[in-house]
Amino acid sequence: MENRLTRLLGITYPILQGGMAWVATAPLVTAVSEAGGLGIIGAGGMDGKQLREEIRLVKSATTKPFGVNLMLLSPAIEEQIRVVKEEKVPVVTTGAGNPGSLVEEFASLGILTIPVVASVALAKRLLRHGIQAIIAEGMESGGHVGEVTTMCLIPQVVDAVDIPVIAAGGIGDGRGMAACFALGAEGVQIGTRFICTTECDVHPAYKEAILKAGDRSTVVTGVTTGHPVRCLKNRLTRKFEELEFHGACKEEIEALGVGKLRAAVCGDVEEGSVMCGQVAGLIQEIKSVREVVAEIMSEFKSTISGLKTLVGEG
Ligand code: TUI
Repeated sequence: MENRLTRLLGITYPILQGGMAWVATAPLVTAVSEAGGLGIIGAGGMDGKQLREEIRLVKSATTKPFGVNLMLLSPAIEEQIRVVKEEKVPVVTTGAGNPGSLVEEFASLGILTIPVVASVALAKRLLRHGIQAIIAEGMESGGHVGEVTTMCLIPQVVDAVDIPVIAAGGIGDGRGMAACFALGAEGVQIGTRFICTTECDVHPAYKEAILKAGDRSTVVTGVTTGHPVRCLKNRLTRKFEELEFHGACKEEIEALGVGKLRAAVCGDVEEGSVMCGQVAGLIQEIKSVREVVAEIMSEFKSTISGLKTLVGEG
C-alpha cells in the first residue's frame, strides 16, 4: 500500500510502532521494520551508550528504515541527541514536548523528525520548522497523555496542516486504523498492540496484565503534577490516588513514579507502572509482529471494502 507517508519513510505499510521507553528495544523494533512498518527504539530511560548499542543492534539485524523516539523530558536528552546525530538514524520521533529547532538541526544531517503532538497549537507551531509529517496522539494512548481524544484531535490536526498526519492513541486493529483514515490520517502509530507480541522483550507478566485488561482497566495518574500518565490500575495507581486525594505536593507525587515503568517491565505489575492505552481491553492474544501487522492490514482493507459496499460503491 502506497501513500505520501510510505513514500516519505520508505516503508511498505503506513504503520509506526510507538517508541515506548524500556519496551521498544531492538528485537521489537527490528521485527516491525522487517514486517514492513517503521520500528522505533524508545530512547527514554537510556543513556548515550545504551542507545548507541540498541541502534547498532537494529542496524545489524535489518537494512529497513527504523526510528528512535526521544522523550524530551529525559534527563539524558543531550547525550541521546548526540548519539542519534552520530549514528545518522533515519527517523526521529519526539514526545512530551516541543522539539523546536532540533527539527532543522536533524534535517541538515538527513535525519527526518516526526514530532508527536497532543494539540493543534503545537502542530501549527511546528510547521514553521519545516516538519514533513506529524503524529497526533489522543488521550486514549498509554504513558504520557494529552487531553484530547483521538476522534476529536485527528480531524482538527488534519485541517490545520498540509502534511501527512499519523494517528496515535487507541488503535489496536484494522478497524481502528480504518477509522483514523476516515478522519484524514495517512498512517497510524501503534504501541500497546505491539507489547503483546512474541518479539517484545518485556516480562511476560506485563503482557499478561494487558491481556487480562478490560475497557475500564486503565487510569491516568499524576494529573496534578502536569505529567499525566496512563497505565493499568494496580496497587501503585491506588497509592497515586491517595496522595493526590490528600493534596500531596508535586515533588512527593513525582517521586512515587520514579523507576516504576522499569519495575513493571521487569515483572512487578502491582507496584510498577504498567503503561498502556485504553485499547488494552481489545487485545486477547500474544502473536508475532508479522501476524499482527498482516491482520491489521487485512482488517483495514476489509473494513474499507465493507463501508464501500454500504454506500453502494463496492
Ligand atoms: O511521550 C509520550 N508518551 C510517553 S513518554 C513516557 S516516559 C515517562 N515516564 C514517566 C513519566 C512521564 C513520562 C511514557 N509515555 N507520548 C507522546 C506525547 N507527547 N504525548 C503527549 C505529548 C506532548 C505533550 C505536550 C507533546 C508535546 C507537548 O507540548 C507541550 C508544549 O511545549 O506545547
